[in-house]
Amino acid sequence: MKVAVVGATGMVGEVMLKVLAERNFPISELLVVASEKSKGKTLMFKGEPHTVITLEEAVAEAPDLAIFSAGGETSLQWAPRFAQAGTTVVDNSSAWRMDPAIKLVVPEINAHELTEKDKIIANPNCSTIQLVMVLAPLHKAYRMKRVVVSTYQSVSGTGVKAVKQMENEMEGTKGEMAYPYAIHRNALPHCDVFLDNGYTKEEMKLAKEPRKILGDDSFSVTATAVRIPTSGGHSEAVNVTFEKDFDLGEVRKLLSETPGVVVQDNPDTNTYPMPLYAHDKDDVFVGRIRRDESLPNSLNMWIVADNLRKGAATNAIQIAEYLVSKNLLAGKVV
Ligand code: 2RA
Repeated sequence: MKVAVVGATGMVGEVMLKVLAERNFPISELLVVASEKSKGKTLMFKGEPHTVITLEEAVAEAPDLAIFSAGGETSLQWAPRFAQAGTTVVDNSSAWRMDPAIKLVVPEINAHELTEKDKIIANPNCSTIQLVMVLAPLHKAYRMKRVVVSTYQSVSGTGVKAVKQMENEMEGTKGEMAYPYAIHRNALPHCDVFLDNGYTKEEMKLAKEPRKILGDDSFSVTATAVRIPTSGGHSEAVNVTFEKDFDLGEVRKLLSETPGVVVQDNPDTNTYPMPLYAHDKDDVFVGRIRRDESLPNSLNMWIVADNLRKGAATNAIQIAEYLVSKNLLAGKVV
């Protein structure tokens, strides 16, 4: 199968290549695609050098699959052009996520909705993916009414410039700033841009995307997204109120039986998820599970995942794997 990775030189693009190799995704020909300024660069894949080509050159190759992580503007302009060439696009940007004609997919939850007609498929936001992986089974069992989530997001979610700023600050050196303030030894309640309603775009993604993925507008989500000086993954403090009451033991059992979710929860042994240990793993880790004593039918949890893997690259590749498994992709599997 001819596969293009668009945005291959970015942080998520690099993880996409790593995960494609790790999972031995069936690729007969790989196109590594980036902007004009990166044309001609060499990227390694499975020990072989690959030369970066431009979007114009890649679309002319009409790959069977294109996995995008190149920003919303590039996706809006180029995903339709690849689709017209017969390519199935899995896009990691926010460009298509809330388009009613485009499916927003976490494979463990709603991959079954995909058909061969879906030529552009949206990968949800990283902080959404880890949240819904845990909420989906609980919603099915107890029906959510309201979710309050506070995120503690890795600097890697902003990109390489932000990671460099944090490293420079730790080394005491100056450099280009990705944020309006220092990030080291700080916490910035500012992920993405502010909107007229006082929320940030990141917080509104958390408010809207879970309802689309779960196919249910009967519950609401409110969020505060905070950037913290870590790089291993995103953490989320989550409070959920359900229509029905629950048994804590049953909640733990339900989550521990959910594919892709790992319960790490034992205060007696200081066992709880942390981004440093979630880094480079594909599972979503949940702990600090406890009844909210302030409100009936309510639960508190702490959810952690690697935002570049399950939060982006791995989820997108799992969508592609589902398409292959159901023979929904044009190209022959080698
Ligand atoms: C962030 N979720 O972490 C956004 C985009 N990756 O900044």
